[in-house]
Formats: sequence, structure tokens, C-alpha cells
Amino acid sequence: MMVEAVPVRVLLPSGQVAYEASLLPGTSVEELLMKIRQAGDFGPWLSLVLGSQKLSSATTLGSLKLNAQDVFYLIQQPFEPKVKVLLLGGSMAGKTALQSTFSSGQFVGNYEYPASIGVDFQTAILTEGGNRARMQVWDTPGNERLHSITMCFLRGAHMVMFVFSQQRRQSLREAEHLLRMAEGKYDTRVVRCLVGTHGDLDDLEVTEDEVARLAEELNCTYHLISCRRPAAVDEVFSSCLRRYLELYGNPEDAPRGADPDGKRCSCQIM
Ligand SMILES: Nc1nc2c(ncn2[C@@H]2O[C@H](COP(=O)(O)OP(=O)(O)OP(=O)(O)O)[C@@H](O)[C@H]2O)c(=O)[nH]1
Ligand SMILES: [Mg+2]
Repeated sequence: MMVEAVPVRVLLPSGQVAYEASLLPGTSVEELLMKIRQAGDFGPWLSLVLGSQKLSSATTLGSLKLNAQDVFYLIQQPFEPKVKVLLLGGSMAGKTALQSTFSSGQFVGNYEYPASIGVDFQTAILTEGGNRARMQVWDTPGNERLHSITMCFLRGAHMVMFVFSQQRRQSLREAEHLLRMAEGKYDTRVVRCLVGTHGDLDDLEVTEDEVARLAEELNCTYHLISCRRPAAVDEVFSSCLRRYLELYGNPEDAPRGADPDGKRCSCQIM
């Protein structure tokens, strides 16, 4: 049986045509938004309005019973997503330095970072492709005895950075161990990466090759940096934010963590 295509016309609030096509009735609003994004640069936080109703992403075109005069309006939501970033890694991996360099824009001397014994977060605004995101960066203690507690902080995370020092292979092993330990404890769509610090030093034990191989095996990206270089640190967060924006063009699609009641974040400072 032939399925009849549905004519779709999408306008910007100015009346200009943003997208026009005939699509199958089974096409969801989410799929339509993807096609619109491919057709032009309308920004990431988009939603569709029909009449006075904002459409949910799962709605299908067929279920809307459209008639020939119906048009969709493409609305850009003013939205500043709050992105929860969790830093995990063994002791002396450089997590506190990464958090501090990112949020303050400068590396504070070595003596300034005693081993962390609790969890705390710092917030910084990052602008990417004209969009602002409020990055909430959670630093955790690397001490092994506290790992089971730090795992609780995966709840509601949008990004997890597994931090290690390139100076010590053991540090990479610890990051790998934590990554494996964390599997299944967060939304599978969380943006994950390995971050190797101490790149400014000469006597590095860890080679880029082995990090690249591990990242491939673990299906995540990697960045080799120095926390002494704020621009490199910013680039790590920017690149993860770009991936986050690509994956979650709509804030309503963002992962809510493994929290069964769907709360975005339920963290507490220890
Ligand atoms: N030269 C250099 N030193 C770094 C770098 N990153 C961190 N450090 C230093 O390495 C030491 C350990 O860094 P921290 O940030 O405290 O490590 P951590 O992962 O927070 O450690 P815990 O709190 O014990 O889990 C500190 O003396 C930092 O100043 C880097 O990229 N280059
Ligand atoms: Mg620390």
C-alpha cells in the first residue's frame, strides 16, 4: 500500500520560509527538526509550534492530521543550558588544577592544590557558536577509598572527564578503572573523554599512541593538555560542549542521568 507523503511548510517568526518538503507521516518532530538543522543554521535550541501548541519531539506528522493551510513556526528558545561536568581520576591526576584553571582562567602554583577530600563545584560560562552554556564543573577526590562515594555524583552528569597525569602510567590505569567502574551508572549518551594533564613536562611515561588506542577501545575522545595553559584547558571544555550541542540540539533531549525519577541533578556537597 502506498503511504501518502505529508506536505510540510516551516516558517520563521518573520514569515520567511525555513524549510519545505513532503515527508512520511511516520516522521517525528525530532526528525523534522534534524532535517531543518541540516537545511540551515538556525541555532541549536529549536522547537516547532503549530497553532499555539509547542510540539513534543516524539509527535509524528501523521498524528497531527495536517491540512493544506497548516504551517509550522520555528522558534528559537532563549536557553542557557546548565551542563554538569564531572571530573574523575586517581590521586594527583590534575582534576583540581583542571577545574581551577578552567574556572579562574589561570593555573595556580603547584603548592596550592592539597589532595581533595570532598566534592565541590565551580561554575563558568562558556560561549560556543553564539550559545552560552553554564558549565558546572565538579571536582572529586582521587583517593581510592572515596571512589564509591564519588560514583554517586555521576547522577545527572552531562559530561564526564576521566583525568590522568601523562607523567604516570598508573594514573592512566586509574582513569581507565574509573571509566569501567562508571559504566552503566550514567545515561549512555553522556559525553565522555579522557584528559591527560602535565603535558608541559618532559618526562612523560604515557604516549599519545596508547591513549588513542584506549580511547578507541572505550569509545570516547581524548585530549592531552597542560593545566598550565588556560587556552588548552578551555579547548577541552569547548570541544566537549560542541559535541554536547550536536547531540542535544534541544535541551529537552539532554540526558537526565540514571536518576529514575528524572531529576536533572541531585548532588550534594560532601
Ligand atoms: N606542571 C603541571 N602540573 C600540574 C598539571 N596539572 C596538575 N598539576 C600539578 O599536579 C599536582 C596534582 O594536581 P591536582 O589537581 O591537585 O590533582 P588531583 O587530581 O586534584 O588530586 P586529588 O585531589 O588528590 O585527587 C598539583 O601539584 C598540581 O599543581 C599540569 O598540567 N602541569
Ligand atoms: Mg584534587
